[in-house]
Amino acid sequence: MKVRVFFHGKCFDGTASAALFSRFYRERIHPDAEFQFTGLVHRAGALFNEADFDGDENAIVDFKYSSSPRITWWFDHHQSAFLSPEDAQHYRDGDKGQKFFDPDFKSCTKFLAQIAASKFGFDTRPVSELIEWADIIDGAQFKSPQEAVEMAHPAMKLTMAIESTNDPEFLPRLIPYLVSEPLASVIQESFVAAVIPPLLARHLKSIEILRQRSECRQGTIYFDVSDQELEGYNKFIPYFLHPESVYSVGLSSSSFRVKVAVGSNPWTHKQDMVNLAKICERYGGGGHARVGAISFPPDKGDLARKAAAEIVAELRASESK
Ligand SMILES: [Mn+2]
Repeated sequence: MKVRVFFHGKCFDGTASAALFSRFYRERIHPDAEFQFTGLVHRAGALFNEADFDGDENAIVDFKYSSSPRITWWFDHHQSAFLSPEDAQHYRDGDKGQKFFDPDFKSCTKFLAQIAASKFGFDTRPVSELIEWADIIDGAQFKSPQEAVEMAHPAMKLTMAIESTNDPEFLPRLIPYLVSEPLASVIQESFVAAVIPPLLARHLKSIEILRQRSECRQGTIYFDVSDQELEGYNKFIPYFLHPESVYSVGLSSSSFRVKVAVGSNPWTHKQDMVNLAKICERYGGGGHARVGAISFPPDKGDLARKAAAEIVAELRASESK
């Protein structure tokens, strides 16, 4: 019995969902199942290759819906789960006994745990640590900026390893450990332990660079690290360094873009926040009310810097009203 599991790759919640699905399936559906795990990423063009749906069962977790008849299980919690109105209609008209969607859940892992327990009698207690941390990480439900950046908990170290890996073997190898050992033991497995020290060093260096480069005035942090190799820095660092802040505007760059990140402090008590998606949309970007971004071509750093300066001025003015 071959079961192929497609999951949101480079994502703690996606990886944890794949692990949880495999444990649930083996305990409650088919004890002899053999799993093959395939990470998927968001990109322009087709997300799925129908020929890859080659298991006796094929599951998708924490990723978009596919109307392929070969997909027999699906769990997702993303607002934008359907690629087209036709896909949404296909889901609504289909058999929902093994396909589940609820955008109110903060993590797919917790959603899957709840369905597996309530509808299939799965015991979630042995994997409660994994479920709890997937919900904290995917929902940005950290108690404090310290907890979000200090990387103390094994789940945070695993998140760093999962988000940064470029080795296609790493996540399929990691997944079975996530549901068979405490996370503190998982990070001591040699193939995991080997990747963590350089990632921690890079993380600490990024905190030091942001400490030197960021300044907070009138509630808004501004920084420009577009001359550094820092794409993918932990987005909570600015609020850790400036806990009194309300907003942050930061420039960073990679080979394919210069990015203006516009965010707000998850721990602020301020009311009547400015809608950041609306600001970003004015410059061709987008996002959510509390966090957004604008991407510029790599040779348009000057335009990005000008946009960032205007946004900083607007946000600071909103605070002095
Ligand atoms: Mn998720």
